[in-house]
Amino acid sequence: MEITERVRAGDVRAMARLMSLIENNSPEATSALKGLYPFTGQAFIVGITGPPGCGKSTLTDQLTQEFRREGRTVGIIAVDPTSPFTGGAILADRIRMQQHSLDAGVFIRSMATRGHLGGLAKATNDIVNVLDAAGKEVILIETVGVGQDEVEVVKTAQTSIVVSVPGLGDDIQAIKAGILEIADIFVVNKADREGADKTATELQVMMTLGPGRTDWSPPIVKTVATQGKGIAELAKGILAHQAHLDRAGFREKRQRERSRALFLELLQEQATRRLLEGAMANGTLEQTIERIAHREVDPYSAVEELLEKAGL
Ligand SMILES: Nc1nc2c(ncn2[C@@H]2O[C@H](COP(=O)(O)OP(=O)(O)O)[C@@H](O)[C@H]2O)c(=O)[nH]1
Ligand SMILES: [Mg+2]
Repeated sequence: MEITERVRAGDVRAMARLMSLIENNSPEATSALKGLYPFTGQAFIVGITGPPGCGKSTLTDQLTQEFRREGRTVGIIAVDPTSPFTGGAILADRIRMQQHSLDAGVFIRSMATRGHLGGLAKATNDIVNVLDAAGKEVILIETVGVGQDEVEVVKTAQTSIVVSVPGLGDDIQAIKAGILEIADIFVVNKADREGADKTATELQVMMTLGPGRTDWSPPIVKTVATQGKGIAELAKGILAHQAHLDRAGFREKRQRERSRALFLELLQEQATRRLLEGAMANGTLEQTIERIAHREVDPYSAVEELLEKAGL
């Protein structure tokens, strides 16, 4: 059977193999992804982001249990250098997640944060498509919300959850700088600790001061992930946001934005690669660079020249 058919049937080994091909930027992956694309677009894609140690893995684990109780299948992508799947293992997490690995309704994939030729966001998106085409109904993406790469990863999600914890003033600042605008739900985890209400209030104030969203006002949910507290409310918040997307064409709009971004990214990457491959094969690239360095030609004309030669 073709790998695409096996993936669509939810064959765990075929899914894992295709994900490895994707991570290695293999042409085989591209051809499988072409075949799978028509079967994507069904899943709820949820991003969970926040600083290391804020409880993303614990929340992911708890949300998985919650969605499984509701009978939904779940795919998990951990794009987290500190996650139990990518080294820096926390034994307790490993044991907890193993519980799900015995459940056929859950598929867990960890991803290295470095070394993706086409970019981390592209690889994540491709892996989301595999899970989606394989029929996973909810896809949870866990990622540390620090670098630009991670912010791009979050953009893959339809519902973005930004996690913070009490008593980290600087943390809120970091959130403010990066991902405040894309948060659909705020979680204040470790609400068993002092200061949870203060953190929630700070977030509330930040939202009021921020650019403001007219379409959706992000709820702030307090959780104690280790005790399963607030998880049902969080799951409800996710479903409410998904329902919101279905109203008034928001899902359509996001889908279009995401398609545009992905298409332009792919086009840019491949067009550049093809142009450079040609120029490198016949030595033009190095010669041109040499000429620019020696002021024999200016870089503006050199680019025009190269593009004209390629018929563009
Ligand atoms: N007190 C408390 N500890 C928590 C809570 N949620 C997670 N933790 C602990 O915080 C640590 C980091 O959690 P983890 O889920 O691995 O965080 P991640 O790095 O964001 O994925 C672990 O020791 C968890 O048991 C919580 O709600 N309250
Ligand atoms: Mg983690």
